[in-house]
Amino acid sequence: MSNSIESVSREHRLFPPSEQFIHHATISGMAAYEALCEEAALNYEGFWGRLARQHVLWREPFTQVLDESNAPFYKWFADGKLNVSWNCLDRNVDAGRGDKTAFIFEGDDGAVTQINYRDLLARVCKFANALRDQGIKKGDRVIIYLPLSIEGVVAMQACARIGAIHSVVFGGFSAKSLEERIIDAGAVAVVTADGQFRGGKILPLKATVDEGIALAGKKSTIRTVIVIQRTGAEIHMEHGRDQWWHHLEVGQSETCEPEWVDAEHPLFILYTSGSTGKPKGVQHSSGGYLLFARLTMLWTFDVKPDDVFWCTADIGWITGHTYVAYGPLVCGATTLIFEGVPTWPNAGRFWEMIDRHKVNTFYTAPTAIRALIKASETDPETHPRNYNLDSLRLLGTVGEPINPEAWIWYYTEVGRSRCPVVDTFWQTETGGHVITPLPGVTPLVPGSCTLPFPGVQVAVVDEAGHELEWGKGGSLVITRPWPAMIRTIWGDPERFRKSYFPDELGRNLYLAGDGAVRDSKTGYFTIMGRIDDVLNVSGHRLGTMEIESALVSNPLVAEAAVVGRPDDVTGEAICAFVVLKRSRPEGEDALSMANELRNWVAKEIGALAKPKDIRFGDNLPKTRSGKIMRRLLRSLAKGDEIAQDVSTLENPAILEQLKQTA
Ligand code: 6R9
Repeated sequence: MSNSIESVSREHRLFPPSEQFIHHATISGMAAYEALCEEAALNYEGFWGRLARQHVLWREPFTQVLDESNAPFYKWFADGKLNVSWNCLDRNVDAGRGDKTAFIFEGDDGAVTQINYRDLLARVCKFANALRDQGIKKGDRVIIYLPLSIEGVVAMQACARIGAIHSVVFGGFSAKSLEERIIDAGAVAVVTADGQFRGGKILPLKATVDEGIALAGKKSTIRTVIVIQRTGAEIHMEHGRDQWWHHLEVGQSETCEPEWVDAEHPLFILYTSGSTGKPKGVQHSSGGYLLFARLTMLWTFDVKPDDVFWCTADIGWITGHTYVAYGPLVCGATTLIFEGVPTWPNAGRFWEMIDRHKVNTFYTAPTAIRALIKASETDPETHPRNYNLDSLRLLGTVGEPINPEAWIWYYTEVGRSRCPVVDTFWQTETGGHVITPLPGVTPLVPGSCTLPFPGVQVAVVDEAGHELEWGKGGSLVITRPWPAMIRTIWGDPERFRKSYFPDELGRNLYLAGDGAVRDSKTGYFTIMGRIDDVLNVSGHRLGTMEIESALVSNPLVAEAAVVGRPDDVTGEAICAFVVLKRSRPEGEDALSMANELRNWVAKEIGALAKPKDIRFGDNLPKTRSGKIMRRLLRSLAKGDEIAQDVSTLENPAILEQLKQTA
């Protein structure tokens, strides 16, 4: 951690907000920001209550803002009633924005479709009615396993309309991962597609769903599988269970009375990796989540009525929930969604699309920026300078720490030194931005996510939960509940309490799992990365334990340990140390064994979890008490000199073995 702290304090460049943002931003100037923070400090409930009344449409108003009686199971606006889809759709149509484009969809092949708010509402209603016809009702869980598409958002909004709880599973996850989520969520339906297009290829989805349900066997609670025709690929349709989306929609009414739910009614469950065990089902609320989605759109992205907003995240991740499926709609914005990958047909695709669709706000991950920097070096034609990016007003990043070099490139080459870069720190569990610059307020420092979102109380603490002075690295916590916070882990409240509100911290502090430091002069936050056993590979969260269990479930593997090592493009890369039940493979044998294990992990979890490096040893380095020496493995993975004391190692020769990647 100390290296990164040094590199942070070396970063002295400061980029004050532009005149344009100072004059036109919704929150303009440091004084306005400080006034909001002060309002929250003086009257926390009054602050959030005022905003919730101003920004959310309530069917029945709430009388209590925050209920802390069963902390850390907090309740926000609990006796208020609303419907999220009504807030996102009817609200805009009723306000005369029915003709306004809600989504511009660009397919992998470049074909463009648009849908306005009126038609989107009609499609959501039709699908919501179809879901009701299938017997799906309030509180039922529906798995959505779809590519990034208008239909994906329609499915999410339709669930919200009838009070069903969706759980979107990223299309890159395997049948095994689907099986786990189906069982854990007790889902009654899956919405999927015959397949998806990505980078010029057709990938199956429905076949994976069939396999996932088959794996779940008797534990599967799935009654219906709804299938969108996207690729036209030949697929199996199970009689009595599988239905075509376009058949179910026939004859459905274009209106659908929303299910009025309590503010605390779960809007969705989204599975994410933790440091132990299986992925956890992060449960979000309806009212608090929606409020935060709207406020962060308005304040961080300073969204304006005519903006074209582009967040490149897939709906399978939280970023795609808050900044594709809910936030832009509750603000009546126009959002671009893209089915394909940034490097196909070439690495100029993003820049070309920004020009084609006149994108104003562009929000992506550092890993994509780094990959595109690299690509523009090998193929100069794809460099952003070759494209017209005049429409851009604001840039954003999310998902992992951004290195100052990538930040500067993004700012100068993409934003032409005109557009602020908002480095937004948040998590699946936080629902929306918790530390972020505001473009009309915050002087920017490359690599720092700067200051808390107004109202959010953040601190850096030591192991006992005591706040550290600025300049000292520690653990990032949120000291007060906030409206969009995780409510529980689906089906496992005890794990929720232990993971996020550990007793060691002494009081109810939300433990983010990230290391952070505040600049000793400005108080700006810099995130140092995860301090638990969670890896961040291309902005995707993966637990080392998950990958280890996948590896050891292979009959040839005796033992495995997984660590992360720095990678220029993906931020972190997965490095697996493996002991086989047979003798240690070498040369060609090791290469083919490594590939076999990579494919095994892809089958168990998904291709995104494939280890980049696999190293074979006769054993793993352990302490006398039998604990795997992970710090040593991290040094080995990085190729560092071994500085640790290895005198306790039973077999020091294995260190030489573990230095080599297969
Ligand atoms: C939104 C999202 C959360 C983890 C988080 C942290 C890392 C996200 C970041 C960042 C530094 C940023 N992270 N944004 N680190 N600067 N701006 O990514 O959610 O997938 O749950 O990941 O991502 O480590 O703890 P999620």
